[in-house]
Amino acid sequence: MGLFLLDYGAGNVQSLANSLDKLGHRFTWISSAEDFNTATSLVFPGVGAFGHAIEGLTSRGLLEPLREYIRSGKPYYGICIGMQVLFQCSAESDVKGLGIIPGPITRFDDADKAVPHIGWNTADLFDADASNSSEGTDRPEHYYFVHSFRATYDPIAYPDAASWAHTTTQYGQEVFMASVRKGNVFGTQFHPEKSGDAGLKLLDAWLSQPESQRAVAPPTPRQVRLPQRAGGLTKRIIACMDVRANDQGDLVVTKGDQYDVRDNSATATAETAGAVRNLGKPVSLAARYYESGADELCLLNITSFRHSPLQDQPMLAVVRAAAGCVFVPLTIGGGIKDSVDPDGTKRSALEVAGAYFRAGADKVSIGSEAVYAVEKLRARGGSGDGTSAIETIARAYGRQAVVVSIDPRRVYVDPETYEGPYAAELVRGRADGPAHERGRAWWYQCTVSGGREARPLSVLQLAQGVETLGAGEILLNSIDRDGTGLGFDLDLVRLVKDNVRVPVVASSGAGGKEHFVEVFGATKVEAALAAGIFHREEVSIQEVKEEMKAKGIATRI
Ligand code: 1PR
Repeated sequence: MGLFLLDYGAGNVQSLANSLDKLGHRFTWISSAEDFNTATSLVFPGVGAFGHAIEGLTSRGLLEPLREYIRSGKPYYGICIGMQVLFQCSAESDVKGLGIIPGPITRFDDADKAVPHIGWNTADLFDADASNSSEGTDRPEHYYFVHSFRATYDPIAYPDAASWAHTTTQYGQEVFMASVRKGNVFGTQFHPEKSGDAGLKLLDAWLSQPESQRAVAPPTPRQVRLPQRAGGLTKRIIACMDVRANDQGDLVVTKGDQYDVRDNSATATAETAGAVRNLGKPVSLAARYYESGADELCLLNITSFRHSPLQDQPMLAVVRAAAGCVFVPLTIGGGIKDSVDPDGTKRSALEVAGAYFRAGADKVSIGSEAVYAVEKLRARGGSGDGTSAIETIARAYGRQAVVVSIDPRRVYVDPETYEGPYAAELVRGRADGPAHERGRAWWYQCTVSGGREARPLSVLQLAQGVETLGAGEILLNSIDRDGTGLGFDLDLVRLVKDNVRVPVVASSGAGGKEHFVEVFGATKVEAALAAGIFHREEVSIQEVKEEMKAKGIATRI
């Protein structure tokens, strides 16, 4: 009897478990077909790819028992892929879905917008009379979406499927089903377990109802809630923690100044001079940023290129602990690559990523390995061979789970005499620009191992190459701006964002809230990341968001 969670070996289902623990709802994991007979409520947190989900359920002998459970009329809540598998099929894969909802899942059109749809958007689940609402909220809320495929809301083309629509969301010019509800079935395209307090309230409302009420949808037929405002996707503010062991071996949050994390500043004391800057403990900072309204968090293990991350148990323990108190998406980077443990055991990038997903990460960030993979792709004439970390992880967990972190450095040239291969990407200094840029031009060279080694690859070649390989998002750092407080390198952000179709996160250089307004005003970038100004408490995330709201920039506040 009781609440069961279904895991088919997907990505990060630990987040849902953490949410239920926080809310005090006890649960059991489905481990065999027989468990479906015992379950009296079922939540299916689907993370990743449609085909992988169906194949995972099938290989475990759980697909038919799941279909029978849902048809038995017992309460079912499907999250993201857990909602999509209810449909007949998906353009993401050749395998068939459960067919509970007579309609297809199809891909967003990326001609006018970045795909995947990543970020906080409205879903209009609120009821003015929240007291009896089974969704537990009386105000418009933002929820976290991360998907490339969706159930389009089209009562003309798919009237039967549209009859399942509970609420809808608009992204670009498209309106899709944000939630479905009929009888015992409830599904949300967004992730309540990663949607902060709004998502926790929704989960708690569904789980706090008596099971008999949970199995009966609200009074129908209800007018499907169409989006209350077009394009509710907000700009994301991401707090980043660069993590490494200090000289005493403790895992600390550090911060580079142009990637140099050792304190050689004039203000260094006898104790701190030359030491790894220590700006705090990863988990406590992560909790602080979550409470301050961060839309996402990023933890980068910046010395992991030196050893196998799976040997780096402290990092996995940090991820596990952070995921237990943070209910917004967590990206983990550093060492996501094929590696060999000290005892000679080979570890694939997919295995490393899987360990982080099971520990509670939602996305993994790939740095150096992505550079080598694109160099290989270019040597092969522009196609991947299916073996890179990007391809193997995106195939298993969906491209939305794969971020590529780019560490570019400016290379200055004389625009009058330059004849190198990057002429088309050169940025020219403006006459009214900073002195060191006037009369000069530059291109952006990619690096590996945290900027320690430059590679014969430009930032545009890397960005477009990783998009070809299947990356879902680009974290665009700048070695020149890192830690300077001079603002984001707008030329770099514009160059990359205007030439890829995946979402881009601007990073490096934020010195104040005005720099966030500047980068969102001057470029089409979807998110902005900062580290130092948040660690040193020079400005809070809340203050940044209030400034963005005052300047008319869509933000979750
Ligand atoms: O190559 O896959 O093992 O990944 C290594 C990861 O660690 C990459 O994401 C790389 O960017 C990062 N990294 C490696 N060395 C450093 C370093 O600082 N020595 N951190 C490093 C890079 C860049 C941002 C930084 C922003 C914002 N940090 O993450 O937080 O620049 O800083 P600011 O707001 O203070 O200006 P792999």
